[in-house]
Amino acid sequence: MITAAKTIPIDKLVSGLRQLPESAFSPIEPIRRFLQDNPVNAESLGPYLTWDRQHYTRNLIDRTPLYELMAICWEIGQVSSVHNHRDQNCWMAVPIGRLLVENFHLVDQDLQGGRCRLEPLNTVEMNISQPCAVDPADPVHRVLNPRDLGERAVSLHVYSRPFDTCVVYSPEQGTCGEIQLHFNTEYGKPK
Ligand code: CSS
Ligand code: FE2
Repeated sequence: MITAAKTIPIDKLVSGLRQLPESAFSPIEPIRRFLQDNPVNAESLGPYLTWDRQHYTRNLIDRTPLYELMAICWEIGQVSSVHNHRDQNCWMAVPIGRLLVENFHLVDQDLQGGRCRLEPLNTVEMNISQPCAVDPADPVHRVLNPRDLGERAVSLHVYSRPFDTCVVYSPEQGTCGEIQLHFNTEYGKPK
């Protein structure tokens, strides 16, 4: 198990985020550094942890006009679709377990026609000491909790600005389409 030297409760992370100026959310390095310097402890995340055998769960923690913060809970073996973030910056920290991010290069897309071409770029691991930022130049990715890692994982996502739709892609079939994003819980309460 990987542990971090000094962790903070989630409400401290929220108050820290709320104090940051708008300029901290673009470019991507300040928030990545902030998340790396402020790893969150698992004990404080209780109200935001919900589990579903069929799909990862999305649990809203905080939202302002500038950003939203959520906890995403990944059962062993769960994988997201390949998707974009609607041209919004995104950072992910992983206070519990480990996750992989697979990045793709979008060669071209025709959203109206539902067609796209993608090329695999690279795969990076995230864990408590290694948060990551989505690269605005190549923002298409998927997140995986591979079965062989053998444990549940929780990621914290900061999106700036908030978005509630995204484009999902099938690299194998060369298809794409827009989907709506939903929360399982908001501020610790079921939706
Ligand atoms: N972007 C996905 C999670 S994987 S980064 C979502 O918000 O549901
Ligand atoms: Fe994502």
